[in-house]
Amino acid sequence: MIIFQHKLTLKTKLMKRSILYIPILALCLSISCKSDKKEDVTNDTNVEVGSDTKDIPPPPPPTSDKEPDYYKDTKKVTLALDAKSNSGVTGNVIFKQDQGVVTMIAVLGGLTEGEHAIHIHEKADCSSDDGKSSGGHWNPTGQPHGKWGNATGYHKGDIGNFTADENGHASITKVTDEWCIGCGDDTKDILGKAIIVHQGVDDFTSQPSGAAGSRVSCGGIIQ
Ligand SMILES: [Cu+2]
Repeated sequence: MIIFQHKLTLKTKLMKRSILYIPILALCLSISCKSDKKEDVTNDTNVEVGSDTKDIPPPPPPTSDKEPDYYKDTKKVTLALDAKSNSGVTGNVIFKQDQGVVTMIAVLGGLTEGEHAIHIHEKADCSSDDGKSSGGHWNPTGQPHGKWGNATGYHKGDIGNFTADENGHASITKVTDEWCIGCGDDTKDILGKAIIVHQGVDDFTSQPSGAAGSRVSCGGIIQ
């Protein structure tokens, strides 16, 4: 009898507990649902913000009094490189100017595997077989020859060295605001100059041209 009573009491206790747990469980469920909904709303808001932004035109780029007028001009020059010094080195070069920044992309073929120098020389004249008709390095600021960005100086034509793969192919990209295309600033304007590819490597030290060896490809930068 005592045992039965005890069992009954235990059952009642358990039932009471369950009754207590049900609302707690319901409350938990509703909170978790609410937080799920909250996330959904947040996501929806993000989507809406995103789609709204698309309709608003982007703000104009910040203008400064120091910016030269040519920063507004978008320009492009393409040129082909001709083999020189009995090499088979040819290629194509594209120069693009946008907001005062010039991007050069050169794609070359017919090279020997390994490192070679590439420069801008002073004249768009590739008429001679050795490419020397293009003159020396383009150096409008009268600096010593060196690696681009060197504190001790460098020519505006000191693009530097690149590596050709085992198939003799190479691509070179250079981005700079120290050049322009036809802006008329003699210290920046690459028009009327030439791209020269050398057989050897620029040591960035020897004056006036880095001892880069013969000129194996040449192209005039002309519009
Ligand atoms: Cu050179």
